Amino acid sequence: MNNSISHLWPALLLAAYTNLALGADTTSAPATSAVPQVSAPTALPSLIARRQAGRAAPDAVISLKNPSFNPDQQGKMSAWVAIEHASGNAYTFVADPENALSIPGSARIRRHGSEPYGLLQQSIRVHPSWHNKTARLSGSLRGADINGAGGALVLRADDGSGQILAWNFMQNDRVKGTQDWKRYTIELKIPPSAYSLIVGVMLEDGGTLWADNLAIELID
Ligand SMILES: [Ca+2]
Repeated sequence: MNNSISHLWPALLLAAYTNLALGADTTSAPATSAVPQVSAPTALPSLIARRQAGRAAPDAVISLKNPSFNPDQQGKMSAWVAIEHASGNAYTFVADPENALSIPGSARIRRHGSEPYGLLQQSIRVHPSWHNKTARLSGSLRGADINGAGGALVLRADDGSGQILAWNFMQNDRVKGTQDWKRYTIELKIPPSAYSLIVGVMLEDGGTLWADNLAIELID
């Protein structure tokens, strides 16, 4: 199986399941916001204002739920749906307080069985004004003893029936082996018929993957 196909099949197999699992989410209000990124140093507001004023369609931060993987009172990472290939029971998905890039937790995906992939994802309803624009997903990833295909950020566009239109699974820059936190960014052009964006982190094959501080924005 060549590389491109090996990264396509998880998405294809998941399409119908994901659509069912996330149906409720995709009916929520469009998760768009005109709020600019506010994490910039205080010395930069005027620069940011000028940058935004110069654009007909200003950069938009897309609202992502629980991007820091905070655990709720039951220890669950709210807003994130855990999905595994086939029979499941091969991966654990936990909010890890011991290895948090931002407290109180990060997402930890660890394989203990034999299924080929596990991912945490959430679905965002695509606003029509996003069509033909590029979404940029950023996130920090950390790995331990990762073998096989590796860890990745996931960005996918589906149509209204859950059929996959486009995807970026970080195919060319996977997290492998053991490495400390590193920031990654992937992009995906949103097709004109896209209805939902699937955003997530995936561990394909074995090892342990941590993820924290995800953010998504439109860049054009
Ligand atoms: Ca965090």
